[in-house]
Amino acid sequence: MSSVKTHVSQLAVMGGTPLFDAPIHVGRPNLGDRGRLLARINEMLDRRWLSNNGPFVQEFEAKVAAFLGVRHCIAMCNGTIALEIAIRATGLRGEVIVPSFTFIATAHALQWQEITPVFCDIDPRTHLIDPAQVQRLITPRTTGIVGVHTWGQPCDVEALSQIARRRNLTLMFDAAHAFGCSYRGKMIGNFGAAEIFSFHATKFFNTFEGGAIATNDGALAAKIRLMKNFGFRGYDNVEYIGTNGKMTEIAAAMGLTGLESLDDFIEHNRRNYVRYMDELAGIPGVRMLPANPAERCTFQYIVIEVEEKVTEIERDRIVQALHAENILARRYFYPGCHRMEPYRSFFPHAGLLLPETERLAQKIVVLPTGTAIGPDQIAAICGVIRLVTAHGREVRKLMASRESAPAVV
Ligand code: T4K
Repeated sequence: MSSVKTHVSQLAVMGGTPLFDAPIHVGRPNLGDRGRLLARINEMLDRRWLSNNGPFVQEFEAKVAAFLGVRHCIAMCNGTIALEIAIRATGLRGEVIVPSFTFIATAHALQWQEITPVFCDIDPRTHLIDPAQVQRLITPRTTGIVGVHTWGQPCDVEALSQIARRRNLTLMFDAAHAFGCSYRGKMIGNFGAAEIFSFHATKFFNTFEGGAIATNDGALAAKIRLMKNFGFRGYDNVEYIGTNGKMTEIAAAMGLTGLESLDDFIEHNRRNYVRYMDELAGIPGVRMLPANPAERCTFQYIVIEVEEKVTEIERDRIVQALHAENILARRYFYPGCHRMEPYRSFFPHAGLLLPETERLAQKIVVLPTGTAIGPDQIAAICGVIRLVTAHGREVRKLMASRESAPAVV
């Protein structure tokens, strides 16, 4: 890492040396104890049992269920397949209400099964699906609501449950971001018909690729177990249409190892979060999304909103300046699912009903955190944001003139 930058001319986007020699990523995986993982992998190889509900997967499911305080956890090969199976197993069809401000997998898991995702706006303070808007989108074709616990914050579960009960809809949650988080003190995983986790490498807790469905409904859990294994009950008997959603033993080995370090991951993330809060406080036009102190959370997402009117430089130029420094900040979930295909073609005017999503997608930046970075990197990252925004108008002009200047050959 080169020394902290104090003058606009030192910015890499102006031709200065990048702050970091190697890229600093948003989604750097949190890793548990390497020795414990390798021992488990050796055990797995000795056993020659690599997939299909092996002993590590069974142990993993039991440990996750105990951690969440939920009756059933069904491990999966990834969060997207978990969503698809949960959607199918709960019988969703027709139209399902989802936020547009989410990772594209939430919408695709529905559309993949020819269910129409009906995009709902969000509460601009929390970035979560707005229950008042949900009510307005219900039609005779609506069969369910998929809430997303974005950034690990819980949706307004009570309001959504009431709507679902009153209108006879199935409620489930995409909890891809929310493993280890709570709603009113109870762990996420216990709400709606089912909740779906992602254990992708970039998540707070990972199994390389992986996911799980958590539910307290025994009949639903049994159905999901069949569906994730082609519908097989016994050797030669298929009872449902199914697919292959199985988690491998090596993924479960990674998961069992990671579970042993959850407290360390959270503590590291919490310190990073506090440092970011301190460093970013008082930067005009930059607001960091606060964690709710009343809930358990993993501090996995450092999310800022940039008010261009105040910074006098666009969010995209700030991101460009960060990338030039090798700080790979991301614009999750720009531009919103409704502006991506096939939804953009299906509903070209959806944005008119999604003003908060449209606004937020223009100002969001997600910054790197996780166990791969610490206070020095955070101070340096925030230093760049401070420098760029303090001289917003000037940096913007200089960047524009460099862009329009003819290339030197
Ligand atoms: N629902 C929601 C709300 C989700 O956010 C997601 C996934 C899902 C459902 C679906 O769950 P999965 O089927 O994925 O289990 C990444 C992740 O691939 C995706 O899992 C995640 N959400 C999404 C928010 O982020 P990309 O396309 O942005 O990934 P990529 O390759 O650009 O990587 C992100 C950053 O992480 C890069 O800077 C590189 C770094 N990275 C990545 C990997 C894989 C590493 O440093 N090491 C790694 O091993 O989607």
